[in-house]
Amino acid sequence: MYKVILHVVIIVVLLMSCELVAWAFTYTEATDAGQSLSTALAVPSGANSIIGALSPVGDIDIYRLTFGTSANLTIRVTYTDTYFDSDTFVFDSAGHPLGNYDASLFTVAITPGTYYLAVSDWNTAATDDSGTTIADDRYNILDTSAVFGGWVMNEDGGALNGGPYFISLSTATVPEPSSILLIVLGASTVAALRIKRRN
Ligand SMILES: [Ca+2]
Ligand SMILES: [Ca+2]
Ligand SMILES: [Ca+2]
Repeated sequence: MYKVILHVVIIVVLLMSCELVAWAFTYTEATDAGQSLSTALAVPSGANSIIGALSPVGDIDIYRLTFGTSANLTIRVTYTDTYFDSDTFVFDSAGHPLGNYDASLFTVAITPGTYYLAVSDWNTAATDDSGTTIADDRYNILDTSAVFGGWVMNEDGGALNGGPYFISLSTATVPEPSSILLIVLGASTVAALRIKRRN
């Protein structure tokens, strides 16, 4: 009997302390993702990867992502074209740049809300409405108070590249205090049941 109660308690605690996560799936860029915040493609929450393409060469793709919990979001961009070298940008819901990444693997701390993820070929800078650079791959200039308004492509010259890409999105949830309390309470209950069972 105690064993059954113990199992029920464990299941209830796990359900209460963990958010039910939607089944992970891959979102595909069916129509070209726009290169402005208003024409970004909305990725349904729960997607853990995106398949898309910078096509034709010079294409820039922006995706709108929504998160329900605080987390460390790790983004990995991979591609097949030898010359394609991604630049990736993250903006908050208001268009403030949170990061610009030449590296194809990086982590961003997020809180519940909307974010924009932009993918371009190397050598791309994000600007504000007046054309002033606010996030530049080369020097990692980042004006977090500025608002995204457009792009400058191929600042350094050279050939533009592109092609298919795959973006993986993995979140490590940051537990909220209430969740930690539930886990502690659950563990205490389990311990108490075990002691009672021995007596
Ligand atoms: Ca595209
Ligand atoms: Ca595009
Ligand atoms: Ca790069």
